[in-house]
Amino acid sequence: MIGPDTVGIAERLGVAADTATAIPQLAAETGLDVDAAYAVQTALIQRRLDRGERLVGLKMGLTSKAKMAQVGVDEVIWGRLTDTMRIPDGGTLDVSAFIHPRVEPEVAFLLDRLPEPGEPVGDFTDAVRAVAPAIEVIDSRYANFTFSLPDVIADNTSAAAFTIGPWSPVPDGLDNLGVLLEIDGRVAQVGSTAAILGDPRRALDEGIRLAGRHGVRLREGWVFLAGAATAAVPLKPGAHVRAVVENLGTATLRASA
Ligand code: OOG
Ligand code: MG
Repeated sequence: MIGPDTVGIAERLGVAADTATAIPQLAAETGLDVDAAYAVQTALIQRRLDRGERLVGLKMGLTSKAKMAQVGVDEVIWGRLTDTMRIPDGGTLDVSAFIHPRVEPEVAFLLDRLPEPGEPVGDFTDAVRAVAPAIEVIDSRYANFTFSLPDVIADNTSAAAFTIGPWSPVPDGLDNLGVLLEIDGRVAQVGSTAAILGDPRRALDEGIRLAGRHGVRLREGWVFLAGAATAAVPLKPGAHVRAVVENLGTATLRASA
């Protein structure tokens, strides 16, 4: 049997992102299962690397019930982050480059020495050098922000951009910190880091395990986004976004007018 056209599907998703044009879902029509979808994601990232982007990290998706419920997919997923997706803290995002961007509050880890593939993260403070509040901008390339599990995996888990606030040393507990997403000074979402797999540290174990299945190894110096603690909120032109994580501080981002 001939498998799905990995590179052709990646090209469709890549062009959709490059031109900020939504496309119909494609997994059902092209027969993508989860493994084939990760192969498409790899080809989609290769397309970015071929034009000079650098891999800078990994992101988890759907690690909280709030997110699973919002998009109707209930599996933990992962995607890749490149250097051009990073917007400096306090910086401005050109929203015209996106289809229907949403923002969500995240916790970021700066990775240090990681265990060998197959080994669990023993001492979290050995594996992680620092933690920070973060904002992820997601932008599904599918019309109406609607997708199946293989669709969203192929689309690099809707990754679009991210902003990281100031790094802090790893605190004793990360499992029950208050999380706030503010838009234009108004509270848009509230939650707790407990929503992220019970403890965002667990997201790192899952990331190492799930990415390892597809031959991807996390690297020292990479950024790791543990997944949003709350549902995502549409990012409107001109909006000023703040994500606050208790004890860790604030990340901010402005949307272009
Ligand atoms: C998929 C990406 C989910 C998260 O933090 O849960 C994600 C989506 O919601 O479009 O990044
Ligand atoms: Mg996210």
